[in-house]
Amino acid sequence: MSKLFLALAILVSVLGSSAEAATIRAPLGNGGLVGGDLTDPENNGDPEQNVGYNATFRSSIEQGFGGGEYAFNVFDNQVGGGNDKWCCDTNVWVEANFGTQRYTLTSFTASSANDVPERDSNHWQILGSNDGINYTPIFTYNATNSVWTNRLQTVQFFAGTDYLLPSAYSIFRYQSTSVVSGSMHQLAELEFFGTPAQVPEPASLLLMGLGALGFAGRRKRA
Ligand SMILES: [Ca+2]
Ligand SMILES: [Ca+2]
Ligand SMILES: [Ca+2]
Ligand SMILES: [Ca+2]
Repeated sequence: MSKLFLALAILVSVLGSSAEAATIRAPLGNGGLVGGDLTDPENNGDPEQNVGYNATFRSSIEQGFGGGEYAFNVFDNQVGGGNDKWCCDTNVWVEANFGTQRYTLTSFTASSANDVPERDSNHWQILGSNDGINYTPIFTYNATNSVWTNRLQTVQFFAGTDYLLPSAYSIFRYQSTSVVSGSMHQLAELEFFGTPAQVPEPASLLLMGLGALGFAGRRKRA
């Protein structure tokens, strides 16, 4: 009986630790991408250079879309090896900045690259920021193994299911602090999806200002 209880406890513990449930998409490779994400809604970005994208990109290392296994290859709409992926430093981050436009991140995808599974991240986060200085965790993956069960595989995460619906941010960062084994990190692609946050119209700001003035005036008369 106690053995059964122990087995159940372990099962619950294992299920609990895999709370980072992800939706595995098919097929493997480019076809598994959702496409048309915020960084390139038209899906017409140049895979080998920073042309045709709707965001400004930044990374801890290896800025670039081509000529190497550079960081911005995670936004080039390609799931593969070489210039389709980012490899191979240890603790890395890459981010997309949408300027004055903030989005509520409703979903995102992450795709494994072609190298050995040991190079997949097993501790990574999606962070949100509005100033490029202060970052808030939106999603955290932390496990012994990676989330991927295959090479060149895209997995999708949804707000409300895989993570709490976050505040709106203009910058979204992927940050890895550990890989399954060894010291080389790889990632093929990221896709961010979201709804634009409502920004106050200049007219309503003016009305708010007038309202504040009116309030101050009433206080003075009283
Ligand atoms: Ca585009
Ligand atoms: Ca894309
Ligand atoms: Ca890519
Ligand atoms: Ca590329």
